[in-house]
Amino acid sequence: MKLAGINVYNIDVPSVLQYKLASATVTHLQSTVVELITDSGLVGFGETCPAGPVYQPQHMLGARAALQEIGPSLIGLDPRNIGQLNRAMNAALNGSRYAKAAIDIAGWDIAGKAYNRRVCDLIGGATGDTIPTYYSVTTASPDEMAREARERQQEGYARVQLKIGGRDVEEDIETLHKVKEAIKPGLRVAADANRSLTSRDAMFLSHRCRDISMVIEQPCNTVEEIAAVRHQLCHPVYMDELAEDVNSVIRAVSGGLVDGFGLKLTRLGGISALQIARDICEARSLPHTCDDSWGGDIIAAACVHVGATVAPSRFEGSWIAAHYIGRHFDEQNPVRIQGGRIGVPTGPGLGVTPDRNQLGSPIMSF
Ligand code: 0XW
Ligand code: MG
Repeated sequence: MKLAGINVYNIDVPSVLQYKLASATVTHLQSTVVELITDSGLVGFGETCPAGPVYQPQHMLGARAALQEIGPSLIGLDPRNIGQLNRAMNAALNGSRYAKAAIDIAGWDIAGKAYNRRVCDLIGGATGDTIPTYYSVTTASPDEMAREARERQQEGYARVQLKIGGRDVEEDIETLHKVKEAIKPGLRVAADANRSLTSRDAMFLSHRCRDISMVIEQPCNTVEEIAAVRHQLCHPVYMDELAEDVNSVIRAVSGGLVDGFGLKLTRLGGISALQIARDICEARSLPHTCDDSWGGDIIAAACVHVGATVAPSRFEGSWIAAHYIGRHFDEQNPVRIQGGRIGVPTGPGLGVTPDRNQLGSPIMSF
């Protein structure tokens, strides 16, 4: 089987709800969808959709420029040989893993369809038919965030992530105490600062919330700041934005820098890279998520397939952007949240196929 062509599409993903985090507010995004076309007639889809240009160094136009650079060198390769596909991408362009991720995901989609297996069956096997997600509570007043956390627990979520930072730390401390009062025991809580806290505020917050069971996600902007405060905090520390690639995961794990991760599919480089990070975490008993910063049903499906292969005791869930996008790329087989859980797609490959009307005409073809 040979790769005969590649199409790149734009899909608009307007946000129907406001999603505010410390560094940015997500409104209207444009997702980049890749279609790999084989000479056998099989096609596979991948996607990359950074959450705007500020959340992390990746951005939409950068992804498209990288695909322009990489695309031509892949024609003629066997897309089922995903190792070879990744080596060819690395030979054509240094870095830009978030763009390469779309090709990698599409390669796994084709491999699954060619072997008539779901992606999760090819990368370790699923733990069940559904997986947990977590609810990310956007920055709002302490009372509103507490109400949201309580309601999501009632709805069936086992974990909430509260956005903190980007405001007076006293307001975050008040929020965390109000959330504690509002929820019943059993709901796991992550306070995600998205890189925004000074080491001073990270220490204030952690000490004043000493009696609250929670993890602090990505408290500060750099590895050095996290290393400096880590052992002065009362809470476990998870790394998200700074887990930029497999090497930074290895470095953080071997240096004992963190207690877990928010692992992001496209930032790391796709399904291939995410499963390596999953296995590193397994070897060191570290909990983690399998999600992405944003994206439609293709990214959601890929996150869910990898999430389905993680040991449940260490799995922190797969967050997907479905609530915010308000419509699906594949209305027949949408990746949907129900009662805090997501069904693992059942069809071969990723198990989702974007609607041709939503794809429109390609913005790039090779
Ligand atoms: C909750 N997320 C996975 C989605 C937003 O883009 C931010 C992110 C996070 O954990 O930082
Ligand atoms: Mg995070």
